Amino acid sequence: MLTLYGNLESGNVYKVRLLLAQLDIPHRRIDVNQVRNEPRSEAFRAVNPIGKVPALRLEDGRVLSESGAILFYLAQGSPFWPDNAWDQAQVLRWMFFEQYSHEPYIAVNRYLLRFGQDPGAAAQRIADNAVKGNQALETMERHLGGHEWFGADRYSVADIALYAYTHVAHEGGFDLTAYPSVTAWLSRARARPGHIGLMQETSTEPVWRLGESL
Ligand SMILES: N[C@@H](CCC(=O)N[C@@H](CS)C(=O)NCC(=O)O)C(=O)O
Repeated sequence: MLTLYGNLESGNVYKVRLLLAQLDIPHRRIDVNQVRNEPRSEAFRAVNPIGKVPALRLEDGRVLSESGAILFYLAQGSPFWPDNAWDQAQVLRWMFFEQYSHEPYIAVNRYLLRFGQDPGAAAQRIADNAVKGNQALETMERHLGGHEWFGADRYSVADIALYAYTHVAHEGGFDLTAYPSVTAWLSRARARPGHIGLMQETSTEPVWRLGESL
């Protein structure tokens, strides 16, 4: 069985959990929590030297990290990964956009406001991220003016990658009512078969803590 390292609150981990649910692939989860600083611990770095969740251990023991790489790997041969090079490139384009122009602002502001030790001390960073995060949402809004989905002409891992932190952007102080096409796309994504919520546990076994032996 696949073993997923990460915590429920993490949007990057949620991307993988959402795809696993939509592909109906069972997994067990080992809780590795950023708030407890566990991703940087030696125990976790032995699993993923980058020190970030998610990481996915395959049945043969190999470990894959980086949410986008995991989505790419799991989606092969499924309807979530298109079969022609142009559409594949479009999916990757939006996944790279998510990692460089979206997640660093929208996810980080959510983290600072929800889980940060002292959001007051981070006020300038939060304000700067708000500008960049809104630019990302405007880009998405413009794209969705003429398209139903990101990447391909159907729901794909590009939508999963962007859904993860966009649907909780309000927790980072972003007002999604200013982006009606984004809001409608979120509803379409939520209506896809097999959709799960961020905090919905899908581990088929009781959740392990890091350091417990399987
Ligand atoms: N580019 C990575 C980002 C992963 C990431 O930033 N994970 C966060 C949790 S959402 C983390 O583990 N942070 C721990 C830390 O930086 O100490 C991905 O997409 O998987």
